[in-house]
Amino acid sequence: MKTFYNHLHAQHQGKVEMFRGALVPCFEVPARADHVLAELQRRQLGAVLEPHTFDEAALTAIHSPRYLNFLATAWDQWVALDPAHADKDILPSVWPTRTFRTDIEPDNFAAKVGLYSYDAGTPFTSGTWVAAREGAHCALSAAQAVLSGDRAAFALSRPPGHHAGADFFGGYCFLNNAALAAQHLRNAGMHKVAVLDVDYHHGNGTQAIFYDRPDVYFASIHGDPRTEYPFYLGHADETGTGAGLGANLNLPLPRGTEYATWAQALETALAGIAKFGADALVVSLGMDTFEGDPISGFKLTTQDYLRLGERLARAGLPTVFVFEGGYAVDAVGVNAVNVLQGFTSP
Ligand code: Q9C
Ligand code: ZN
Repeated sequence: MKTFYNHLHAQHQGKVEMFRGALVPCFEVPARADHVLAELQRRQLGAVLEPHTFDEAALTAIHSPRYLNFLATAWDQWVALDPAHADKDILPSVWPTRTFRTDIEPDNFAAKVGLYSYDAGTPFTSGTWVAAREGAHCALSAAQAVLSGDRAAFALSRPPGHHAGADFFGGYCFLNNAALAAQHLRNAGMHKVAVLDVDYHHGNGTQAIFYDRPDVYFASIHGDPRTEYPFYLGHADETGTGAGLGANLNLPLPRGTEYATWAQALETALAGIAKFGADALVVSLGMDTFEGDPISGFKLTTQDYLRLGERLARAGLPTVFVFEGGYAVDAVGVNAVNVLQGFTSP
């Protein structure tokens, strides 16, 4: 299996995030991807390639031009306010909640940041745009490899993507890599595409992007949003809207869930995908379901990820894996590569 890896990911290196009333070191660190890369190379799982470049249209297929323009210029706007900002991350602090207007982009920079974000845990740094753009190109390249006949491909992207919506960042995510991959498959003639999100956190961005669409099925297994981030989306009664009704499946599970129960939800998700009749599968591969994850609550073990990979292979679909969360940094490489190994050589 080919891996598309963008060495510029390390230019996205947030310093701190808001957590329980304090600024704490970021959980989403460059070492995460480095560990996955090292484990891929140790096990010789396939070629590691730099992504191809794609034009702006591949991004505007999912994200609004106004949001992309903000991401591309945010750092320069920030430093122009005060040269001392060059040493500080941008963190959102004000948001337009219910009853406010979002159609007018304010001139004030902090107000713009809030317009395009939804939490205070996602710092925007000097290298964020470049890293996110190249990460998106990894996802698009992996989709392209599958279109060219590969059984599967892996986008080792950083920052992650599944919390990012058409015009907002949050949850450590800026561009929705899985959605971009799914749309790329659609544009190239795959009639029906399924996104299976196995990250611990609900993929609110991906769900929102495809919620009214009958051509992209979204299934997610995640911590119950009544207690788990991102809290405001991911309930079982969210089944899609309009032409997309029936093409969204949420399977929330309580904190403490182990693989036996989690795997039952996986069967339900895969049955939904089979019934939908997908021509290809995009997997939002978050590894924060691991028992040792510092910010999550499921109890999957390192061995369980081999079984997950085997089961995904038995779905029998051309498959694009996209790296998402996973914050037990020392284990994330072995765990992620176990999924890929289970998929390719069970
Ligand atoms: N600071 C992904 O896994 N913060 N994003 C939770 C700990 C947000 C996770 C509280 C977690 C976002 C891609
Ligand atoms: Zn996550």
